[in-house]
Amino acid sequence: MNIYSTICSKKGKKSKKFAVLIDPDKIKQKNLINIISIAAQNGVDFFFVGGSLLTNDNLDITIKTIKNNCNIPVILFPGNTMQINKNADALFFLSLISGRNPEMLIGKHVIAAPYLKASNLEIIPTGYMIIESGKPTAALYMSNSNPIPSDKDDIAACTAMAGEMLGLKLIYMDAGSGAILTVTESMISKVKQNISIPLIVGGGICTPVKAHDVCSAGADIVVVGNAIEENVRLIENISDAVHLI
Ligand code: 1GP
Repeated sequence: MNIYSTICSKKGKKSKKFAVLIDPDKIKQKNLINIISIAAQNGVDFFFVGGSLLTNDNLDITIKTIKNNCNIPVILFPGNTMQINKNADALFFLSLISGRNPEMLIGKHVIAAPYLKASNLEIIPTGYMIIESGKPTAALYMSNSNPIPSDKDDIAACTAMAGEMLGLKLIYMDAGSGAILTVTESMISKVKQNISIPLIVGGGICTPVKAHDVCSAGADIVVVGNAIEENVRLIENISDAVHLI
């Protein structure tokens, strides 16, 4: 299966997609099985797996558990070069284009490249943009970068445009896990108007209404992590909210 084609495909009513983010450090195995089962029943499109910092060596077992229990594609969302795993389907090759830390723009990528080339992972070049979120998130701290201010829609749009012009295939706007402020609809809309590649939005989304609004503003994929770990039942309602647009 070509994951990028799936991301780009717009079949009938299912033009928007819903990704559940699994942080292998936070998730409990029993809860993971429950999430997988409910996700499969409710048309979740992707599992994203990764975290800014993993300390428990649970990445491999998390991916195997997902792969053994459903057909939902698993895309690595790596916080660092240690989060490469051959059992996933694809990997977001994240370049942190909102920041000016050369290690996160290209440095880590050079180190990872030979391992990725030797793997069967589908590599998806992704422009990763961290947006100010009301508190210092793990992604921000670990990446040693500044976020795009939440009210600077033009900066976000120009950054995304530059990312597309550099050949990146996706833009991921992230307020960071557990964000207080989600990415604004105005910023999502401005970015979407200025790019032709798919747009992923996540960080702090915790209700079906918010997921709906994020998609209506222009996100092609909405990502939810924390809120689902806390309340698995949200999967059904958020899936409906995203897929009925
Ligand atoms: C974080 O976009 C993701 O990188 C998801 O954030 O855990 O707050 O849903 P939440």
